[in-house]
Amino acid sequence: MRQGLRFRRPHLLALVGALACGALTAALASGAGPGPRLITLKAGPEARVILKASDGGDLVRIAGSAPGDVTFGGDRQYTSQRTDCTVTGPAMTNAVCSDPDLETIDVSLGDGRDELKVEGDYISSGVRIKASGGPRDDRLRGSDARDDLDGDGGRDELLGRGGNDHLDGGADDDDCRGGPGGDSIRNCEG
Ligand SMILES: [Ca+2]
Ligand SMILES: [Ca+2]
Ligand SMILES: [Ca+2]
Repeated sequence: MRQGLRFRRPHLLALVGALACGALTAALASGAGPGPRLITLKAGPEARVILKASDGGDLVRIAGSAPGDVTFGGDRQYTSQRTDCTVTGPAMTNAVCSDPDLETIDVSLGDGRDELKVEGDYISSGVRIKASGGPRDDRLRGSDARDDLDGDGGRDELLGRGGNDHLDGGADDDDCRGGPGGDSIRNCEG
């Protein structure tokens, strides 16, 4: 009986240790803690760049001189999981991507008051913008291509520009402007 107890105790300690270790691993894997808020260029397919912003307020700027030669900018640090994108700038607040087959830029802005801007010549690049604002009040501006802008929660401001755009304000009062082209506009009561 005593011998049995003696054996049982190390087993119990090992079990407690394993549980604690597992909990720590799970906490690290889930990203717990005050890590930096980043904008991530996700690993993904050719012809589509997928950008995931942070849960804070993000500014994402999209510019470039050719459709497949795009520069992302803003006020937050970028990180890239793609081989055809390079993070640049002294504060790493830019990313340059080169994908000759690029057709769509897919942006999830996440929580926070976010702003997405397509700028300069890139407005007429022909590259589509597919964007969702997430919760809170966001401003989403598309290109002259056929964009798909989704405000989600919060009082959002959507601008489709040219092309046959699909605008959806989502919940709350939103301000949606389709611009030229045959647009489909939903949930924009503001
Ligand atoms: Ca955000
Ligand atoms: Ca458009
Ligand atoms: Ca909304």
